[in-house]
Amino acid sequence: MADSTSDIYVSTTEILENHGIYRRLHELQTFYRNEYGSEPKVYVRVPGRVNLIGEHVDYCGYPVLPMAIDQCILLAVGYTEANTQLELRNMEKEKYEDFSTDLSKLQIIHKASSPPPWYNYYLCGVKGILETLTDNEIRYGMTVAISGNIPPASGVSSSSALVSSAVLATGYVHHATLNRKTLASISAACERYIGTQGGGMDQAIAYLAKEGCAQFIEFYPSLNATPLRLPEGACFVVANSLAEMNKAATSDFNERVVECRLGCRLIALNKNFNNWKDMQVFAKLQAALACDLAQLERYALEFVSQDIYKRSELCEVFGVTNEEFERDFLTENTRNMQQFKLKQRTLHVIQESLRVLEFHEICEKYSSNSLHSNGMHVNGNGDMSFESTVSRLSQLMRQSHESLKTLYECSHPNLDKLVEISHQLGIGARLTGAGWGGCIVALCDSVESSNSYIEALKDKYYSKLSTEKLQFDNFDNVVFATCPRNGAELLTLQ
Ligand code: ADP
Ligand code: NG1
Ligand code: MG
Repeated sequence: MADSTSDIYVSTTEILENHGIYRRLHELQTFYRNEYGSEPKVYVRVPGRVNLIGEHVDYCGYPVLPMAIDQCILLAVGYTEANTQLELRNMEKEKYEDFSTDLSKLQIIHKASSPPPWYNYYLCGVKGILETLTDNEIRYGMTVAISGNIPPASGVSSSSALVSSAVLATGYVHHATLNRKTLASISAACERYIGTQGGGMDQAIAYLAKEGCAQFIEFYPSLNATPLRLPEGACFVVANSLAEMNKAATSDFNERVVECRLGCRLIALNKNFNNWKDMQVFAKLQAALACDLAQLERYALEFVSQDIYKRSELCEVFGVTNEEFERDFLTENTRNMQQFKLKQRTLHVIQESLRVLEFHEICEKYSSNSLHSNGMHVNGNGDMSFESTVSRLSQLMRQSHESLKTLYECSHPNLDKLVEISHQLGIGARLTGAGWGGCIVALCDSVESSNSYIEALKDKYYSKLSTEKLQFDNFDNVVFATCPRNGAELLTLQ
């Protein structure tokens, strides 16, 4: 059904056998048949992701370096012109209740300060694509079965995989243009209906990921993804701290976004921009200043010099009333904020972005050296051996974690423990995703070392957890080595 403007083609699943998807698709097919008494017409796969470096910078317009993982959301989808009813059935029935609604009366109801119901994420995606259609075009009912194995609320983007899968399924059924970048942008925008003001990394990698490569994803001035070859032999391990954190359940995430926007405006005001109020994305400000990140850091140190700004101080500096401040600078769930740690948030964003550029440059240099030097990894810029490359990348990952812990204050004692154990084992690691719980990502220099690292984590971390958290049949989805996978796809089962 996808038209010529599509770059997402429906493919058969034969090629997926190696990736462990085939069995799950067949189980999903059986589940769909039992629930709806018919055959699904199409399947959707959208992966989770692990971000290698560049945390909490996407909503400031700065590049990130994620890759898609094996774990994914799978949908089995049927549709009809007989009604406009949406039916959702999740294979984890005890955890995720059945849901149905009429697509022509779609409403996303959310009580603040509690985690949103799971189906709200799906509805965000449906709303996002329906907004691109006219009322006449909304004429299909959909029956959907869902299977997910991305650890939820753990920083590897289960939410965006679910939102993006809803966008793709609904878009396909309603003949929308299925261009990957457009779908990524729609998915990023509509996930904000859940309440968090994310930057678009998760949805971008969900659609733009390519097998075998991480992606350097830029957001400013527009969305762009460039594949990045990682040093051959390097291997990334994801380890779940098992502390879950639903990002839409608290105001923490949006508080950081708000602080970044204020830090940016403060520099813009001091640099005499008349439009300082609209300058809320650091990458845009940097472009307007025509300076590099190092210069922006100097401006930050000069103009965002206080550790803590009180609300009244910021009202005075910006020349706005308390009401205007609340209306124009805060979000619904941050309107009670009284103190703003603008200096440390701003410095994290700028320094983390510098680390992303360095990480990217090291990988590029290593791979171009590998291509041209017949294995002699030495050039004019110093030691480019595999060992020194991995060691420098590991150091950047450790620095990233330290910054997230101390400047951005979005870590969790269990994440710090995992990073600390990794450090003692000689492995560079950092929290991945938004934080406050969830997973770390660690860099190993071979498959063998990743295996022994995983065993060491079981011994030094997981065996020490409370028995309640240890009731796992296996650890495959808790701590695992991961390879870069492809982005979202539409499938039919053979
Ligand atoms: P993450 O870091 O995984 O993106 P979020 O806090 O953003 O975490 O979103 C997690 C929420 O996404 C879960 O609480 C749940 O509502 C929803 N979710 C994730 N996976 C599934 C799934 N397989 N089925 C239903 N809902 C899911
Ligand atoms: P997770 O942890 O996957 O919900 C969030 C944001 C990203 C990005 C990271 C931090 C959403 C959907 N995702 O990810 O945009 O800001 O935190 O780098 O808001
Ligand atoms: Mg999320």
